[in-house]
Amino acid sequence: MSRKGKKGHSQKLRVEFKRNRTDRTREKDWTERYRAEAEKPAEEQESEDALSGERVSGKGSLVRKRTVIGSVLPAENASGERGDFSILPDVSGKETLPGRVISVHGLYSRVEHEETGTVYSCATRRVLKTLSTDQRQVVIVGDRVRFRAASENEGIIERIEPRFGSLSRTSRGRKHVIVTNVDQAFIVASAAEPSIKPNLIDRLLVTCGRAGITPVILINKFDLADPLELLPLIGVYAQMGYKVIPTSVKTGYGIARVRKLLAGRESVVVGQSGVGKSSLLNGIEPDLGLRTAEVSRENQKGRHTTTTGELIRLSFGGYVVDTPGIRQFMLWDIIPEEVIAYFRDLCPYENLCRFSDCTHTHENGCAVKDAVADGRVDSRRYASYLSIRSGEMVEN
Ligand SMILES: Nc1nc2c(ncn2[C@@H]2O[C@H](COP(=O)(O)OP(=O)(O)OP(=O)(O)O)[C@@H](O)[C@H]2O)c(=O)[nH]1
Ligand SMILES: [Mg+2]
Ligand SMILES: [Zn+2]
Repeated sequence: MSRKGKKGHSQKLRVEFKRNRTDRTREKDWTERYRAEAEKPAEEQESEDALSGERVSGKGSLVRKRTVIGSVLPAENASGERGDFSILPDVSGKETLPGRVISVHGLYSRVEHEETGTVYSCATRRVLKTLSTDQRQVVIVGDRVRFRAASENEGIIERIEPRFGSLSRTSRGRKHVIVTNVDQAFIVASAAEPSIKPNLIDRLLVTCGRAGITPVILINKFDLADPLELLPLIGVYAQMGYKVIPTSVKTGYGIARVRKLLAGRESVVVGQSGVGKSSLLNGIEPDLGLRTAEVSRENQKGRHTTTTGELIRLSFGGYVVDTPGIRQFMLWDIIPEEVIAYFRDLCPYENLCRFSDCTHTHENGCAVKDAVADGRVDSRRYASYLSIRSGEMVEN
């Protein structure tokens, strides 16, 4: 894809338009129904493109060039994250409506009109798939979009606004954005059933740090725990300045605090299956009625009851996204040298290492290792650092 041209200015841009034949048949029904309304300009461009030549690539998909009018987006945002789109297409402000993606179901998304609250079932303009970089999915729950209404409750997404605060992971070598446009993440763990996985908490903390999302750690099912056993773990995180809140949906403990933190913000709840993410939200907003299920008796694991991310508008202000339980969590797009910066407890020692390029894994004169050895730093946290640094995948 060409990224030539000045940043931020609207202009004609030539982009490679890759289209897989199988995709085309899957989308056919939709485009036929909405061709007149929504796809017309795109179809016109296609015939223009046909004239300018097309070729079949080695992989059997069509590769064409097409013109998109829009502006070039910077490759990276302020925190060094690569953007998910290279170009922001221009759309007519009169013909499109502002919306928020509340859930994604394959090729269709449910989009809430930002002003009226009406929900539309929307397909995605094909060119947006072309403009998307290495993501697994094009439209993400939490996206702010401009969409064209095709009927009372159907439409087509014409543009995805630049994202801020995305929580991502690696899924089969590609980027999987779990949620976007959030400023706060509740990392939910449970004291028991399933037992707590501190390594997953650490991974999510690094991800939040990198994305500029404020993390809050919830230790749910506190009614099942011996508080004394959990104190050391809670202490480790609290000492680093993270908010750690023990909660119980059963007794109501801690729920009021969570509610207060949710008010007026854009949040997400993430964590393993079965820890009680949906139950917590039901406890906070009793009319929600999110589906929940008991964890399996045999292996104490959750049953992956929530299957798709869902953005929920809260009655007391703000939004929260309920997400499916995380099975595996591998960080996306982080280089090993950067990992230490997101370990608040380890990074103060980094400058004291003998070698300036110390990796803190095996070197002599490593101040981080010394701090672990004499107990100034939790050795379990250091183990997490090594695991994340090596790009290891963890199964929950
Ligand atoms: N004892 C106890 N059980 C709880 C608590 N919170 C949730 N549970 C139970 O834990 C089970 C799983 O809860 P869910 O809300 O479905 O868990 P989830 O995190 O949404 O799981 P997925 O949707 O699969 O990711 C249910 O049987 C809940 O009743 C709690 O604070 N204490
Ligand atoms: Mg759930
Ligand atoms: Zn070191």
